[in-house]
Amino acid sequence: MVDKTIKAGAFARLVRAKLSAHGVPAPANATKEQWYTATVAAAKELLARRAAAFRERARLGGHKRVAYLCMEFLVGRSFIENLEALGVCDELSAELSRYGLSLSDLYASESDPGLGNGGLGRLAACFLDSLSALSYPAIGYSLCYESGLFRQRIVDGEQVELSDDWIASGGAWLVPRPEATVAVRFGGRIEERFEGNHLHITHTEYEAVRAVPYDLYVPGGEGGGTNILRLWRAKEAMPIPDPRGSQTGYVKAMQARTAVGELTRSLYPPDEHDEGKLLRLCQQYFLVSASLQDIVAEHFADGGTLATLPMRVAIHINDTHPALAIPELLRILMDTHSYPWEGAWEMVSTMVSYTNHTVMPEALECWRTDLFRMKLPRLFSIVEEINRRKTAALWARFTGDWDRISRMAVVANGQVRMANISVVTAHTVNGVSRLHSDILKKTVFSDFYEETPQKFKSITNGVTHRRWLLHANRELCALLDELIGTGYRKDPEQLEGLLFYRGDSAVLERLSLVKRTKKESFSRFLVGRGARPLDPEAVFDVQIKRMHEYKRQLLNVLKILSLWEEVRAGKLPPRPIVFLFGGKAARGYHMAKEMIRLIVALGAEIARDPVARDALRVEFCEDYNVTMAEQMIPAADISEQISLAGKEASGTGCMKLMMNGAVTLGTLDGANVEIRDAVGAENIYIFGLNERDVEGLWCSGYDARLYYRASDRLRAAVDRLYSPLAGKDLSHIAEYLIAGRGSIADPYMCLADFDAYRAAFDRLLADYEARDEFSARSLVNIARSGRFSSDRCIREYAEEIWHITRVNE
Ligand code: 26Q
Repeated sequence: MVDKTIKAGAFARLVRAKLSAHGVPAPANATKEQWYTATVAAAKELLARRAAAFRERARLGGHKRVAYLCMEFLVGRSFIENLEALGVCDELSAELSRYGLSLSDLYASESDPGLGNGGLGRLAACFLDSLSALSYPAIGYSLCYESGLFRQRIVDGEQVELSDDWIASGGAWLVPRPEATVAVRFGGRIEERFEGNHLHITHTEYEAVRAVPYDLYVPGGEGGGTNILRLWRAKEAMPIPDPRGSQTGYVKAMQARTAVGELTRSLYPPDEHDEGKLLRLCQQYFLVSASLQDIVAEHFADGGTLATLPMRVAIHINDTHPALAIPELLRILMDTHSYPWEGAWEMVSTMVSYTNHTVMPEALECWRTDLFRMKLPRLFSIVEEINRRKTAALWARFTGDWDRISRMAVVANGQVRMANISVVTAHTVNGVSRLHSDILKKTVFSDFYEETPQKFKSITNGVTHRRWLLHANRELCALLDELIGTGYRKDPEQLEGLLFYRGDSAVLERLSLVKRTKKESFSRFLVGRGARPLDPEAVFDVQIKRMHEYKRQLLNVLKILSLWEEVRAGKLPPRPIVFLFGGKAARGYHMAKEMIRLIVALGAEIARDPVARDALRVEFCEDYNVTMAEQMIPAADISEQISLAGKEASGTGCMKLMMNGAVTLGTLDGANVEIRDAVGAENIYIFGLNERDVEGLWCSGYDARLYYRASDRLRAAVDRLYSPLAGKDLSHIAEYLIAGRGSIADPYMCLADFDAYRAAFDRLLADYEARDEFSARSLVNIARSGRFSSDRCIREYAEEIWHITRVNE
């Protein structure tokens, strides 16, 4: 057992030793960068010991662990989190202050690894954090993309994508593990040969790619465990023949090598369903093949046998992106370890569980069979066999019901369907909020739900309060410590204790002072990035998420346009309002980019309107990422969660905002439904169509013009889009919003919810003026946010899906 309490002065000594090892014997001469490098090296050394000790305790205790496979992990910066988990922040601060430096000087230039697109990747990072904090043995697997999600610049009012080379400035925490390198095979030919009744598979002429792991430590802090996130990088494995020898061999090898370089070059955006598909398939296989080989090898190294594997490892696939884990594990068991089909199938289906993150049909991944067969010939024959057996079983049960059987097939119409493979095989299929899970059962997976209802579970998402409350909002935590003690730091459900103060105006006043402080510091953050300061007396209305039609940033814009019209007509809001937007548009998603162009132009036009500029401010915050979220969320008064009901699977930004005292203005979608249950209808502003209304309205024929004609303020807002904004013609957005059903019509029915949205917003603004009452709403939101912590969520996954237990001290 390792002593977790680091002796006073020991960390500073270790850092000094690292400085000296890096050729800087006198700390007084060290640059910030040298301090940073030495600190990271010292911290990694301690984390390595903790990770090894935790792993050993889990092994000795015979614990099962979960392998969480995900194409994305949006971890954010690690510096402060890691030092805090080690409990060495104060000591290092004191040491640095002797040289006129502070902790923030050291990590100011640490980049934010953008190894994910949004919610799905951030959720994975929160989960790993909770797994460590709660001492569950776990390992995260993903890819080490050389360049993560692009960095966003706004140039002439439009999004420009810059490549994100995070490793140079954020890769210091990576620990290369070349000794755990494995080979992943692509393409080639398969030969099948029966010996007795055993099928032998020979795979020839394949391209082998080396997968080299790079680990990130994920420490759980005091009393917690330390797990790792293992990121795979592709390195070429084929020896390049002498160009003077076989010319064709050389050319082929060089081409293969380029493709290898591409494998972990960059993260795929969520909308690229066709272009470059093959590379995405290869990335997915690269992740699952390397990870499964690693899982099996580690299990053997721990002294396990294949028969004990399901007792020791649970495999979770985060959305269908790593669903190839299913045929890959079957392949390993059958081809490498001579398992018969039935035994292998039994093992895989007791080990694998699956969470779905979206009901949008375009996100249900399918692969063309010809491409699949070409790149993964052996997996293709396994997938075909899964399909053959499944359809035969379905035929026995639903004889003659061809429609149903073809809907449930794993391979059909020239496509391999990843969602069906996942649902057919996994022992559990999970949705990410109550509403989402119900929709899954009712729509995309209804056939499967009828067949195996017991597979379906619902575990509502959560976020780590360590990053999103303890780290992001120290001022609020100082107040909480004083009021309710520090127990909530370990057990966020204890935030409920705050309810005791909901009628205490001194406390409510202090709460709104904290909010004001956070508005000021967010304003400084933006000023540092070249913006004008924000008015801390204003209401901060925040919409932060990927730019997408279904999330309806356009509805928010219509609201702002209508307020602007009123201001021009002499009707001012009770106090100034700052509308903050943050979010990236996928490179190839035209409409999402147009939404950014509109928000930026609107902001510029209002800023130059002498009548409106003191009352309304619209700021599109460039390059929204985890680091910016940490600054922005604590400053928010209003949390905009206005997706069309039934479209947002859960949402997790809503939980981070709530935890920091923002009040939700939203539709009955995703987790909003459960936030309403938690805080009570009087502490949330819900408006608009519910999921059933949406279905009904769409089916009966949504006619946007009806709403346009019926509402004066809506018409004025839409019409304003026909005149240029900041010199930009955005009239096509008006056309899109009011078109009837057709190719350019708005499928997310913004106009149908407009009036209800404006009414709810007006009510909120008026309520905001009763300062104590509004602060009390904010307080209730903080107090009830405990159930949206990922600790609760991970406990449910651990108990209900993975069947893993905590490692005791
Ligand atoms: C698919 C095919 C090809 C290329 C990319 C993709 C792809 C990549 C990323 C598809 C989807 C994603 C990301 C989805 C996502 O972030 N979903 C969000 O998951 C959150 C966590 O559960 C939920 O809170 C959000 O509601 C959901 O939108």
